[in-house]
Amino acid sequence: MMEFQWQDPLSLESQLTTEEVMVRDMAQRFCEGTLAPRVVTAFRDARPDDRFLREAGELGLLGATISGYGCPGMSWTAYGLIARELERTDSAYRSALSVQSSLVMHPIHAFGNESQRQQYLPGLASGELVGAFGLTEPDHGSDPGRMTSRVTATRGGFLLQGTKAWISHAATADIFVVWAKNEAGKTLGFILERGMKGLETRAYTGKFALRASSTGEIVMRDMFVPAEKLLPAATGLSAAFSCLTRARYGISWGVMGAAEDCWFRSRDYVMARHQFGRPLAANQLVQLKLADMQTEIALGLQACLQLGRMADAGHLLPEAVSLLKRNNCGKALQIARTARDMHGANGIADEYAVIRHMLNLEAVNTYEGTHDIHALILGRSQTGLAAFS
Ligand code: TGC
Ligand code: FAD
Repeated sequence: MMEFQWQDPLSLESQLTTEEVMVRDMAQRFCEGTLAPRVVTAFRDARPDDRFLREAGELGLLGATISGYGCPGMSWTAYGLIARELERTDSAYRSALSVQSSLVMHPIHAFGNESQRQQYLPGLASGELVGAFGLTEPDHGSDPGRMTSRVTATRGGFLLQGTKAWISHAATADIFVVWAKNEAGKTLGFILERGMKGLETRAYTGKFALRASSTGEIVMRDMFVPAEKLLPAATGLSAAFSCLTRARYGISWGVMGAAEDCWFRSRDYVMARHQFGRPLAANQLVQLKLADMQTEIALGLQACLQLGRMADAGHLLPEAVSLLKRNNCGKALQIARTARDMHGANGIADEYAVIRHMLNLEAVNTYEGTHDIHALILGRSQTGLAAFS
């Protein structure tokens, strides 16, 4: 007879394939053995972990759902399980995975030509090349459709002009997938390379979330872009949005990993910590918090699994992804805030990890579509009325 496991109340484990368990276990070993010992100082010193992508590439974790070009062609569920393990360690690692795999490798694979795929995908899969994705602009975050980056056709290629803001890996990337509008108002995608004339990047300082990840700006000034750098099949904003759907899927799984880390740490803490002559865990108010964490995580993970199975069957539906990106980020952030509170004063010390997760999740709840923007996407799907435009 199956016994109730408080850590896995709906028995997610029993619903995974042998291959998925193997991938998850490999990612878990990498996180616990290699990443976890580095992350506290990386976050404390705001020093991005520049070894991560190469290490992840060696393990075959990048471009997980792509087949060929050095990519492993795993299931969407396996990709989600990897994201969960990475974000259990720190959101910065899952973020790097999302940007490289969903925002850079996917558009090259889906909208590039064969020569672009051959040129860039193997290096991105091994982590030798670092990618960045430039959609957001200083004045256009939730509403990228109004972007002001402009591209005009010229002899042999294009002239590109614009600024992209809040871009993960902007200052460290080797290549950049960026989006700009042409004279006809159509959104086009380009692959830029560091060193191209007119391309400048800088890293932001003073960021209090995702401190183990670098975020910055891409400036394109009268930049000549050769014709072969256009992503030929990316015609319209929907191409850029298809990248977001894939990254949001990974985030839905990932944030549950961060939430689980907060939950397990809180449970251990209240079992060990005594106040008023007994363990904190003996108090009803404390048990209520643990029960709420357990419930939201179990439901969130079960929903992720269903989303993964739908994606594996070829149905990665953007609205379903919005539902889970919104729900799981909001719930994970709430769990991290509660975990921080349950740790008392220790909750603000980085060695206890919960404040780091909490700060990271503030950013994750905002990027890839804010909590409220995903509510509006879901509202539009029900009513047919777009409340944001
Ligand atoms: P809208 O009219 O809704 O759509 C324009 C065209 O795109 C299609 N579409 C999608 N296609 C694929 N996947 C999706 N998720 C799609 N959403 C829309 C749509 O069918 C349409 O196609 P067509 O053929 O009819 O032209 O466009 P809109 O301008 O009204 O969009 C509204 C809204 C709010 C949905 C959109 O602007 C939005 O999603 N805003 C949020 C912006 C955002 O999420 N930015 C993320 C930037 S990247 C990032 O944050 C990386 S963080 C790093 C990390 O992940 O770690
Ligand atoms: P705004 O759009 O100005 O929103 C501010 C507030 O207003 C939010 O609460 C929002 O929900 C609300 N709001 C906006 N419109 C409406 C409306 N119509 N109705 C009601 N409320 C509304 N972008 C990239 O392109 N590439 C990246 O790699 C990348 N990495 C990032 C990394 C980090 C650490 C962060 C923080 C951001 C990153 N972003 C990236 C940008 C991210 O996608 C945007 O920050 C996000 O889309 C929100 O845009 P904004 O910050 O301009 O906020």
